[in-house]
This record gives sequence, structure tokens and C-alpha cells, in this order.
Amino acid sequence: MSIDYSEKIPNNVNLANDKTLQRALEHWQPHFLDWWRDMGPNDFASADVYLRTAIGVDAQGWANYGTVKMPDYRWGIFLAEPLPDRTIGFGDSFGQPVWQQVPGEFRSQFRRLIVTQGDTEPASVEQQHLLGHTCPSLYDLRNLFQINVEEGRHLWAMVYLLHAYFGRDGREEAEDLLERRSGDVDKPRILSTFNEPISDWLSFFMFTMFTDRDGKYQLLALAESGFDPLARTTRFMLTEEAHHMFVGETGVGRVVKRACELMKADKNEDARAQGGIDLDLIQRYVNFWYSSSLDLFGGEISTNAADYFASGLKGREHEEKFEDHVALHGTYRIPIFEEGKLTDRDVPMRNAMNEVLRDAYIDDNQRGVDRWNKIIAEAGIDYTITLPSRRFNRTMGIYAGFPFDPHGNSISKEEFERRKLEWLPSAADRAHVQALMLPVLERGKMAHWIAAPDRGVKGQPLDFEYIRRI
Ligand code: BYC
Ligand code: FE
Ligand code: FE
Repeated sequence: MSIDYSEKIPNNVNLANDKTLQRALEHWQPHFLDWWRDMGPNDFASADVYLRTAIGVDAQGWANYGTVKMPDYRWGIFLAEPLPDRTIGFGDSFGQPVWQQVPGEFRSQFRRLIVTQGDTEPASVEQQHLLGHTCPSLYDLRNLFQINVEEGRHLWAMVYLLHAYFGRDGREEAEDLLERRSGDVDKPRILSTFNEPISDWLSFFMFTMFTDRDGKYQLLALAESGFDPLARTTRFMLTEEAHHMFVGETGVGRVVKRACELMKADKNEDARAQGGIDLDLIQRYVNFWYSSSLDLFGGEISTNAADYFASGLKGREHEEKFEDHVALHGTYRIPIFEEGKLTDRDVPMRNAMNEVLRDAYIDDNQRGVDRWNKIIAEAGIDYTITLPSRRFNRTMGIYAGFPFDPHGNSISKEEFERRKLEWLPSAADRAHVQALMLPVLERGKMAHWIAAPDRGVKGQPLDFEYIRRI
């Protein structure tokens, strides 16, 4: 079904046929817009922004590009087309028809998953609230705003599910999603990384590389859900998500490229002395954002994950590529840290589902890091960016609280404290990056610390006026 843009809330779910739901969402809509005015991109409300907007949910040209003022962006409700005769792909109900309503016995679990997913979307917009003031180019500014409006739409996606399928408590949760604030001591966002400040563009690129990619993998797992409306809405969200990770990977790649150019311009190969960001600093930012994002997969051994899988709520990414969709008998080997050493333990497969998803996520990141290393090698520089061990710097799961070095070796607390500034961004690193954050708003110009992208947006030239401030 095509998207109806004549409606107050654009949608392809035939909202006009359900007046009660339509009224409830129309009641939430101004609250969302108030939140956007307060917590969305600061100070660019009247700017004309070159944005894409969904016009259909099928693969053929779902997107339309044009100039929009962000507060007028048409946030709406778009579900991917239903797959005919779809059955539940995993867990205890494997092979049964998918649910069009939430089964009563799984109601609170589903609500919780949807709220957790929904909470991350506005959180990221809040984290990025002030970045517009320090953009390295109009091209980058436009990408930031594109991501922000889409994260806003992802919130709509979850709010639609809460309103349509969870009655009064769903509506209350939808209000609460606009009440919590990233980093707030009294009412923080739910998951750890979404309370970390993103106060510079290197952090923004790291976040979109590593944290949006958690989004990709969580959405892939939810796209397998037996609750069909959740599967359909996350399938469509994934099409938008790809661009967020593109911005992250190419953003870091451009900082890496510039670091190499500046190294070659310096007699000591010192990019920092040339006003750039050095590779060691980039590595420390990688270590920080990657380890924080690994935490978002939850515990390595998790009864929640086992329950979600058993009940058909949340599967593995691309469940079809696994052989055993019930996973009642298999085990998964996980190194446990006990009595001061690592020992392999075979964990029942269902309890290891978070770890299975984390594995796929790690491989996907490594492919991106390999492309950064290719840029470095092509510049003729001998340096390799690495992903630290999954045990390094964790605050969730079985490795949390134990000191490990980036190779995953157990070390003493003293050694960790002594060496942590080799591995994680120091106050001086952050201050250096912050000092480079001066806005570049001239068409086609780039900040000194970042290389130009290979091409513009949707075939437009790099010096296109992606943002026009009025
Ligand atoms: N921070 O059994 P455990 C995105 C809690 S990103 C704080 O180990 P479980 C996006 C956990 O809730 C994708 N708390 O983990 C990206 C539990 O609490 P209770 C977001 C945490 O439940 C960029 C307890 O610790 N989507 O879309 O198996 C921009 C023990 O839990 C954390 C989702 O996350 C943490 N890091 O798995 C914009 C999908 N980790 O029950 C958007 C929905 C765990 O003891 N969420 N806890 O009170 C889930 O599937 C699961 O909730 C999790 C946790 C995978 C997050
Ligand atoms: Fe999102
Ligand atoms: Fe995203």
C-alpha cells in the first residue's frame, strides 16, 4: 500500500479506518513536535535542508529528495509489505502462523522490547542536539539532519506499535519516551551508550559507525519476530539505517585519510602538529565507542535472551541462515572469567543468543575497519586500526568490572589504571578534538581535519547548497 501524504500523519497502515487510534496518535503528535523543538537539532529550525523522504516502502525508489524545513518533515508510519503466509521462524512456536496481535502471555515482554528500542531513537537525537554548530561542511551537516529526522521517524515506528497494540499502558509508555532525556541524572535514557555525550564530530562518526550498527543488528533480530507488525516496521527501518552506518564508516574513513595526508606533510609524521586528528587518537575513540556499543547486546549469558527466543519475540539476524531454529539442544562456547582466569564454558544455545548476535555485529564492524586500513595502506603508512577484544572496557555482561587489555588479556586494576590513557580518550584528546570543531558553512568547503567525501548526495555536486539558512 502506498503512503498517504494527504493525511495529518502520513502512513501506509490505513490509519483513517481506525478513528480511535488515529485520534490517539494525533494527540501524541504535538507532544512529539514540542520535543523536537526542544531536543532536535538546535537552531536550524528555519533552514532549508536537502532531505530524502519516504514515498513508498518497496525497493524501487522509496525515497524522494527535496528541500524541507525540518519541523515540516513528514514523520509518519510506514510498514514493509506483509509477506504472504509468513510463519514464525524460530523458538517454541516455530512454524506456526505469525501473530497479528500480541499474545497475552508475552505482552509485557514485547512492550519492554519495543520501549527499549523506541527509547534509543530520541536519545540519539538528544545526544546530537548541538552538533550542527560545529559541522565540518554543509554536506556533513545535511547528513546529520537526515539521520536526526529518521531517528525521529523510528520513534514514530515504535510509538505506533505501542498505541495500536498495547492500549492504555502503550500510550503511557509513548508519553514517557518523550520525557526521558539522554544523560539526565533523574530520568536518563534506558541503555548505557545513549547517555554518553556526543559533543564532537569524531564521536558522531564513531557513534554512527558502531552504535547505529547495534541498531542494525537489533533490528535484524526484531525483523524475525513472530509479531508481524513489529517485523514489518523494523524491516522498513533497516532500509533507513543503512545510510546512518554509511555516514559513520565514511566519516571516520575521511578523518583517517586526512590524518595520513597530514602525516606526510609533517617532518615527524605528526598529524596533530599539522592541525589534524592523529591515528592513535582515532584508535582510542574506536576503543571507547566500540566497547560501549558491545555492551548494548546485553549479557553473554542471558535468560532474557533465552525467553525472547523461546517465545518468538526476537530471533537471530537472518534466522534462515541457521539450521536449527528451535535451538533447544545446542550449546555455545563462551570464555568465562572466574578465579582470575578465563575458562571455556558450554552454555545452552538459547542463553547465548545475545552473544551470537554480537558475533555477527563484530564481523560486520571488522569489514568497515578493514576498509579504513586500506586507506592507510594506500597512503603508504604503516599503521593498523584494530577492534579491541570484546572483553575490553565492558560495563555489562560477564566481563564487566574486570580489567582486560585491548588484546583481551586479564591484567591488574593497577595496570589498567596506569595504561588506560594509552587505550581510551584522555581529557587532552577530547580537548584537542574539541578545539578543531569550528563550523564550516561555505559551500564545498571542508574543515582542515577531514578529507572531502568521494561524492555528494544523490548525484549532487559537493559544492551543492545542502543547507540554506534563512
Ligand atoms: N545498558 O539479560 P541481559 C538503535 C539491562 S540501537 C543498560 O544481560 P538482555 C539505535 C537489561 O535491560 C538498538 N542496561 O540483557 C542506535 C536487563 O534489565 P533487567 C536498540 C542494560 O535483556 C543508534 C539487565 O541489564 N534496540 O536502535 O538479554 C541511534 C540484564 O540484561 C544494558 C535494542 O536494544 C545496557 N547496555 O538484552 C539510534 C533492542 N544491557 O531486565 C538508535 C531491544 C542490558 O534486569 N532490546 N541491560 O531490568 C533488547 O533486545 C534487550 O533489552 C537488550 C538487553 C539486548 C538491550
Ligand atoms: Fe534508529
Ligand atoms: Fe540509526
